[in-house]
Amino acid sequence: MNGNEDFWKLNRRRLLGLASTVSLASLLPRPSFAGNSSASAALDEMPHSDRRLVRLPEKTSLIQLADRPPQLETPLHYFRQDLTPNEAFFVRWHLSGYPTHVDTRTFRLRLDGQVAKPQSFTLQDLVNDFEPATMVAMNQCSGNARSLFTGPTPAGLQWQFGGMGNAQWTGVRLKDLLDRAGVKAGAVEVAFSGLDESPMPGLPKIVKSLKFDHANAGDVMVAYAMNGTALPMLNGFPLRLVVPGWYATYWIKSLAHIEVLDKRLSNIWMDEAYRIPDNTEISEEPGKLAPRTVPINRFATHSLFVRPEPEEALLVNHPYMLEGLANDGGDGIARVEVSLDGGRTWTDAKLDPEIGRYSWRRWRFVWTPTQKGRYTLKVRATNRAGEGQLTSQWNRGGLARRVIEQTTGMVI
Ligand SMILES: Nc1nc2c(c(=O)[nH]1)N[C@H]1C(S)=C(S)[C@@H](COP(=O)(O)O)O[C@H]1N2
Ligand SMILES: [Mo]
Repeated sequence: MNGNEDFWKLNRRRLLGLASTVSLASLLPRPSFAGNSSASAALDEMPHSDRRLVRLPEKTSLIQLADRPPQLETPLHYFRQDLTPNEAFFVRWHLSGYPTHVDTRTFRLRLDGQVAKPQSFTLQDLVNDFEPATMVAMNQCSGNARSLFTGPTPAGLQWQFGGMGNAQWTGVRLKDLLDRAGVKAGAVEVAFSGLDESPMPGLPKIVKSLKFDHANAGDVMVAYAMNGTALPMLNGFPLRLVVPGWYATYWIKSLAHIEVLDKRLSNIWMDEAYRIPDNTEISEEPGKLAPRTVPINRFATHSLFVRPEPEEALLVNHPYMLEGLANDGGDGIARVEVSLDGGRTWTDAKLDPEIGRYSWRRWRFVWTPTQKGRYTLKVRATNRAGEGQLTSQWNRGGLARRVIEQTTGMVI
């Protein structure tokens, strides 16, 4: 990453076309927040559409799950590479007041709250005054693959697998910023918010928090570059929080304010949205909801097929390289197994080299189908802590999917 003038020249005055591009949005149904009995239901009530491709500024053609604000899913074939290109990286914003322009000359990242010396950083301060940190980390929406749950359809964006991506992030360790500010005794949490605003009275802007020890542990990063260049505006230009191994709801985009708190953050985004059943399966029954929920946190161990694509036809007696991904919350993937017989027997897949603790891990498996007809393939991963995958799972939010996935099609 080049922390110099060239880097910043890349920036701004992009997205001039955005306003006209998204004016189409007025033709689509708008999310309705009025009249909902609970605001938490409203948070997720986005208009669903068919999965057509759209192209927004700085982005290639991506699958549009909703508009206003844009929600874009990455087509599966982009996952046949270690890193997801910035232009193909998925996009998710909660509030229609998302930023479409940032003046990098006046932009400041504020850091205050329970600190001795409140800070206000320019982008140049962050680039020049701190040792840069770089890491590959997977970002994944909490509701990724929500559309695949069997049972009552949970509300929210109906993602297939493309609500995720893997990127190399470069930025400043949050710990270094906290050290500069001098955290006072009694710090309990650190809260994060971006430039996006809620247009709806009654729905507060999105603010998320991490426990202080987690925020200060060294891995959490304020990123100013993604895959070696500035972040796309839709992915949070100019700064985003990177919380490796944790679901994306904490990865606050267009990060503008960090506040050290002496108590737990209480708002709709922590107390009502993004909560999961308090059990290791992250599962509950539609008619018997879990009595206790906790804020979503580390990625569940999970794996999926990238190739073949759903319903792809394969040729009989021709070797075919099955490919896919596996991820966990940071312990590392120990093993990926494929089943060719509906889950009765399992064979190890070959893992690609590890490219980072918080990266996904790619895997391959050569299969030569010997019989024509329908195929059903399954894949399961186990991480180094022994966490595997489940044969069934459901929860009201459609969050933290950790079900064994399958793919089907015809051998011809
Ligand atoms: N400021 C801000 N940050 C945000 C959000 C948001 O609405 N506002 N959404 C979060 C959620 S739920 C997701 S899935 C990720 C999506 O990141 P991406 O758009 O870069 O893929 O951003 C996270 N950070
Ligand atoms: Mo998300």
